[in-house]
Amino acid sequence: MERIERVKAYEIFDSRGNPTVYVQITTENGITGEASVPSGASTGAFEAHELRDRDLSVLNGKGVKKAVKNINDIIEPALKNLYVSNQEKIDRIMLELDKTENKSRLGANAILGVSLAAARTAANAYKMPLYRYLGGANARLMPKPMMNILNGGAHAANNIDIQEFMIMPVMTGNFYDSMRICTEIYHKLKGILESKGLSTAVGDEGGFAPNLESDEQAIEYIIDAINLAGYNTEKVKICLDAAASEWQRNDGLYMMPKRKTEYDTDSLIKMWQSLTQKYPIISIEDALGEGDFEGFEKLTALIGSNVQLVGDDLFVTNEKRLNKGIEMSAANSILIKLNQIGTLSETLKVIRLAQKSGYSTIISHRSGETEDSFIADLTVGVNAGQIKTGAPCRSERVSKYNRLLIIENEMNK
Ligand code: 2PG
Ligand code: MG
Repeated sequence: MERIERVKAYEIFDSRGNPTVYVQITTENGITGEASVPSGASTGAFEAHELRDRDLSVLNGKGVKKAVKNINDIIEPALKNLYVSNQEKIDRIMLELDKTENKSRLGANAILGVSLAAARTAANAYKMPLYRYLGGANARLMPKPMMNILNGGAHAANNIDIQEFMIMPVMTGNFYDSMRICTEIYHKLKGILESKGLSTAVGDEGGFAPNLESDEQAIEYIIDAINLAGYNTEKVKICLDAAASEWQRNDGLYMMPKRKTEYDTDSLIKMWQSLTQKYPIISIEDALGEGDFEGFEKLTALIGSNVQLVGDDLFVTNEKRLNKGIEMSAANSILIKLNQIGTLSETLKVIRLAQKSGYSTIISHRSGETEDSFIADLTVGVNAGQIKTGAPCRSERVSKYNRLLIIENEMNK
């Protein structure tokens, strides 16, 4: 097996024009693998720490030169000569070097870049596609896309409070067909918005970001687009990401930042109950705030048998937080974001815990992304079943879909 010779990091830019970390690992025999790190906007308070330079005279303080330096000066010497396929050990050594609970010393962005680049290098060394290296003979399931087609919240400068309106075809397991259907609907939605004189400019994840009369109108237009494309809501369902932590105030009440509607936990739960009765919604992510485990417990008891209730900011891909959710029956699904926890090994552990506990798993991009398509391979490698990676628009989103199309072709050979 190949030993690590070099670990080199650079500062590159993400899809929002913010700096991020790129890592390349080289083995003693010249085999290389690389990874770039994504970044969120509606980040959860319990996420691992993203190290930024905070020098306001450069790139608004968002530089990642410190994280890059930590990789080149501290992490590289510690990993030299290790087997590149020894993922657990590589990740453990970085955690030991960091010594903090939230990876704030080296930066979760530094640690994750190295962790993912190691996996890619190892896959290359074994001459295996990444999904096969990650999942072995068991990697077999193509995901259903949870495709974002309309953006609001912190991802768009419009008047919509729900962050993501997504569609999911439920009638096919074939990825190409799912992709085709979602993309047809995306284009129909564009036509509908154009015909009403509404903006077809897009938000951070490539979904349209018009100003509308209400958040419900977004759902209505999406249903129109589904029908206009020749499908119906038996075949294509709606999924939402409320990102409701963004709505929470210090006094525990919720205030929708754009419409200024106020809720307490109980009235917000009622709102979700009636919305899911009215519309073909099969999944809601972060329906309540990140600390509201009790609220999630109530919501899950009320509608969890019909609706996938996804914890994103609630669980932050963290084993302890997921365990608490499982014990309380709070939510029934987990969104998986590698950079919320910061290493591949810890991410795989959380996915295993969710899967054995009957929680569904959705592998997710961040709103700030790069062309790196690691999450496509991860989704298939762990048989996650679902992927959330934006609209069929903007190359940093489409790169994940395109990678899945190639994987599907390979798997059918
Ligand atoms: C989310 C993500 C991705 P962000 O809330 O699920 O869609 O957004 O990366 O901004 O946290
Ligand atoms: Mg979310």
